[in-house]
Amino acid sequence: MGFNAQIAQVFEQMAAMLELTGADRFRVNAHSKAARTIKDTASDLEPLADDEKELTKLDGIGKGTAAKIAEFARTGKVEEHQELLGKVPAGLLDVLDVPGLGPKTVKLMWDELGIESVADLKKAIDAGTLAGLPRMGAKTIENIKQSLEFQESSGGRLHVGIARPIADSIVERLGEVEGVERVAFAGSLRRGKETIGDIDILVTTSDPDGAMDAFRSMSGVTKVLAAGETKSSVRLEIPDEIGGRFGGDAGAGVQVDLRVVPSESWGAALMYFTGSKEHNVRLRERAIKRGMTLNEYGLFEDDGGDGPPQKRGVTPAASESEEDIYRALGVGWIPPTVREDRGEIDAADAGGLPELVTLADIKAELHSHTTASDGAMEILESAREAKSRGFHTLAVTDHSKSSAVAGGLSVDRLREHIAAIRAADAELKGISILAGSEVDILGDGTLDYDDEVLAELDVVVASPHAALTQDSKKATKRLLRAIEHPLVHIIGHPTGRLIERRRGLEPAMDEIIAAAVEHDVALEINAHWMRLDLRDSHVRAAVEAGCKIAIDCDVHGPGDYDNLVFGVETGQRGWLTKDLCVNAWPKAKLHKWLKKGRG
Ligand code: DGT
Ligand code: CA
Ligand code: CA
Ligand code: ZN
Repeated sequence: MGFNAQIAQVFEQMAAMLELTGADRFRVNAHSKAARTIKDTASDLEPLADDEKELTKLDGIGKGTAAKIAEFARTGKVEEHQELLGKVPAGLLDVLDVPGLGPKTVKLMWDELGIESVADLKKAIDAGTLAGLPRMGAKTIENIKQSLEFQESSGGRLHVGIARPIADSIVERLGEVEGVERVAFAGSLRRGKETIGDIDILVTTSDPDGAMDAFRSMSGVTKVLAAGETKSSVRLEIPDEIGGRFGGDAGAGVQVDLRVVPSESWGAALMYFTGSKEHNVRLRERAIKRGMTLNEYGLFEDDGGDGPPQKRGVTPAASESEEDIYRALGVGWIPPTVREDRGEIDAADAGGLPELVTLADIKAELHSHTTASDGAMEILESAREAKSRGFHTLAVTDHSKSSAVAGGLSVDRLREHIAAIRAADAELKGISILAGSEVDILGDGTLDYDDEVLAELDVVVASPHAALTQDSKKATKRLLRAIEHPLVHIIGHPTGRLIERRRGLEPAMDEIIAAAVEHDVALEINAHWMRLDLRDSHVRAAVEAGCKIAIDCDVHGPGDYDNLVFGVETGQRGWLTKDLCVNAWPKAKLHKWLKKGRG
């Protein structure tokens, strides 16, 4: 783990333990906010650890937290964290991670029943003692049991690439149900997050019972968790053709919530259930400042009355569409992908929220594999697929010689392949097929082909594949060396992380970004939902520095082109605009840039 990840974890644990030991909200929030900020920071904080002035420039880092960062850099520990660890049993933090269990309940379990671990919790459920706690009905206990089982089998969160097709199919099925007027998914899925806790679906309908029945009896439902008048929750199994592609996730299933909302408050409900919670909090504060109240039913003028305005028959100032509500709050519509309380409301207020890159803007794929290495398509097959999606350019970038397991090409085979690519390009009209390579960045930062060979290629994507556990300093040097190479266009999946599976490299991302800007190299957002590498927070830092970004599908089979949406949404989450995204450029501009370093 890099320094930032370690200190963020310390603050996260402190927040949880402070809450369990009954500290006040303010202190708890200060620590969780600090953890979030550090996770979002691209620069390595270790060299700054003694620089209080620099540290406190970061949103959410005050003098107290800055002192703890310094202490951690100096001693490898934070005294107060250690003290808390002495007071709170380690296993209790795992109990806190069980979905549906908040600190209040966990504290009660600990105080009253001596529960100190997930194992204790299971015993208390089996022995029936948990039922003795206040507000602990049979239904609640059953839900805790379900959560425990779910957590064991899945680790809790689902890749966006698995959740999205499931949600799309539910939306489609519900759209066909009698009486249903509008249907959409909300929550983290609509915000394009890399992993999803559960799927949130909203409908408006003239027949709520009909929609609920249809939802609960959909094929694939393994359990109905809740069946209310306006909300149902089910557990859904993951179809093999979706989960099976990468294994692992398929066994666990996913929770899906359906809410029936009044059609006149569609916009307000969609906004509320899209979140994020932090974004909603900021919006409500803004409403209050303007003498209004915002909730999931609408935006209401404050009339001084008691109780929720919608219950008193007050007509909302805005409620039917998100656009109306944002406008009434004095900001333009904010795209869901940036609703994370990372400055988007202030930016929108000042007219400075940038126009984000969209799926329709993408016109080139610059990282693709064919049967020459580990891809499933021939050159022309892949090119036809790219062309059918309206692309003007496809770069064929098979693996280099060191990636032996992926069928990496020897220099001789690469030269034959280049000839085959040129022939395919001549044969197929309406798209440019470029000859490239995804060349390995070796452990020391050198590239897997000689310069003479690289110079024969139109596109060089340099990627780390092996030695992904090297320390942060080595990783930084390695990537910098590749970026400084005059023939490199793009750094492919810069960290090599696999979401929830492999941490990958942890280079000093601000140095990587600065070098990429200096040497006119693009950093990739690998659109595969297992990777999404660069991640959103790194994209944001890159965009702020004016760094070029490539969004590529790393195509191995025809379906991989469909992953583009996840790359684009990750880009949007990093506030990426069209002008910095090389795949969104017109053909002439892109091809001119690709000439860099070549005669
Ligand atoms: P997830 O499911 O963990 O990936 O994340 P979300 O963002 O989908 O969260 P979820 O499913 O718990 O709730 C969906 C949205 O509903 C959330 O993004 C914002 C809204 N929401 C839920 N609970 C609260 C709350 O207590 N306060 C506010 N302001 N909004 C909430
Ligand atoms: Ca959710
Ligand atoms: Ca939910
Ligand atoms: Zn690749």
